[in-house]
Amino acid sequence: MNKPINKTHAWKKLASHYRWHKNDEMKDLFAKDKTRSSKYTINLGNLYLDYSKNKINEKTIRYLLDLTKEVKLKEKIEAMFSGAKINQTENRSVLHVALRNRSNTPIYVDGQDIMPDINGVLNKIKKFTEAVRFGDFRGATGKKLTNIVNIGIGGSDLGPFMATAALKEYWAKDMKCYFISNIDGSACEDVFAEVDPETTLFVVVSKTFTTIETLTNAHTCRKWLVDALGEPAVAKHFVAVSTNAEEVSKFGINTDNMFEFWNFVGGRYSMWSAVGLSIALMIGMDNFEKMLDGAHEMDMHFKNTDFEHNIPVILALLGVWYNNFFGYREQGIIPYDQDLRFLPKYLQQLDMESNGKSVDLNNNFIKYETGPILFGGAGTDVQHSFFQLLHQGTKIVPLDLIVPAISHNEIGEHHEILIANALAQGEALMRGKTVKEAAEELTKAGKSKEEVNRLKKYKSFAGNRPTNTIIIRKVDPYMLGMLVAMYEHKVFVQGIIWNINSFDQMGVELGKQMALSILPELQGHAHIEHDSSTGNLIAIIKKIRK
Ligand code: G6Q
Repeated sequence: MNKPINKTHAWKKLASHYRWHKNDEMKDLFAKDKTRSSKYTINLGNLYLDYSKNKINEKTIRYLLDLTKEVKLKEKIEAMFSGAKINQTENRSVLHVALRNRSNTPIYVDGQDIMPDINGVLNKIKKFTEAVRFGDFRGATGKKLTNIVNIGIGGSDLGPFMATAALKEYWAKDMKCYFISNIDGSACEDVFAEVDPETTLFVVVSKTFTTIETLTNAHTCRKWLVDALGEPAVAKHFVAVSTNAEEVSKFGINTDNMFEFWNFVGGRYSMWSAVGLSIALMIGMDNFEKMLDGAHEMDMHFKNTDFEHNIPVILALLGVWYNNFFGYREQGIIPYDQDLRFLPKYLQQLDMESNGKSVDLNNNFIKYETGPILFGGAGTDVQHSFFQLLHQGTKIVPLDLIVPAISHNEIGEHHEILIANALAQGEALMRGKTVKEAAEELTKAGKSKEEVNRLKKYKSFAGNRPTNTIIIRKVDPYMLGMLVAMYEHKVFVQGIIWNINSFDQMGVELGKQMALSILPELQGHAHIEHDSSTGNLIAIIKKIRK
């Protein structure tokens, strides 16, 4: 793209459209057009997106779709799927879609079809997970391995962490899983308190196998195991997932017990690869493959559907509309499902690490907003915490409300109450309550005139706050695959519009380097010049720790 996106014709049209329509009330749009909801609902199988509760009209969508032409989105999607090196700062292809390429069409990286390697690792995962689950691969003392401990951080933790929780209904009945990510020693101790070395399998996940947190945690776990069962037990209780065979072997894990993945898979896009080993161990390979199938269906939808009916594209365009024109800087993700409670945390990394960028692909500092601040939590819990701000605060936060129609645990009225809450929130955020309506309600409730006047503003709601409602049939492996792939592609489209590289993470790498430079100082082996605050903080901490 030659011009920055905010200088293009499509952008300018949107800017002027925004000025005309920024005060439009959604409730009026609904009143004027009885077909609004069906006009703005798309589905892919059992996943439905209702985006009618947004500040849009037909022209908004048309102008937003013009942006996709301006940025040549179609070609960019093709480029990703065909293995072009679109991660230009790291000169890498971006092929999480190949990991779930269930139609198995060849995909080439540097002239080499990568599908045989991908299928090879999937077979290895299948054999290993079955051996563990059926008790053919046992611990050093002959006991079945029933505790899986995933050691990894960031992209090597959050996928398995979120997906195992989401799919707990599919766990093998005799197995449990645990996660150690934080370098805080408590993370290891908490797990040691729960598990027995004889029945524990540690899965060390690190793309680089150099991440200090993961390696430190892995060494601590190794020592704990060796203290209990002796050195030879390591081969039966440790496996690794990495791109770095040399470092895995240095750690003392036989590379036969290493599951490979590749540089064309970014950490936060990696749960479909061997990084998902803990998921496959817990839910079984058949279910893991169903998750890949669901993601593949979403991939094909994204690649082949016209943009007007393309779920990830529409979500992305709405996000741009709010982020760049209305100036809404946040995005909330609210799954109305207990098992999806970690999805916001997962998507926080996916979105913020991918699109938290300020240099464009032409090597220029950017003068428009890029990725939003993403946060969220499970409904209805969060209705009793941060929803107050969403209803009456001065900031407007567009939300995605994710609602499974069927629960795994249909006890009494629980699920209907849950769904009723989700739908009521969307409606209330859109409709609001005028001061007049609040006054009428108070009067009806028998309040005195004085009280009505005192309370009516406090009880009013501005409304006109946007939500997408995403209904899925049920949280099963297939739907989870679809849902996560949907968000991956949403993030991709926004990255294309903002002309940034969504696939590097220089900010994370900076953190990794900086901690390494302060560590020797804390340990008293070095002295480096810092700003006076950092220097002073190091001194205070050393004094307290003495
Ligand atoms: C993800 C990021 C980051 C990464 C972790 C762990 O996209 O790159 O979250 O996954 O820093 O890195 P390793 O897997 O190399 O240990």
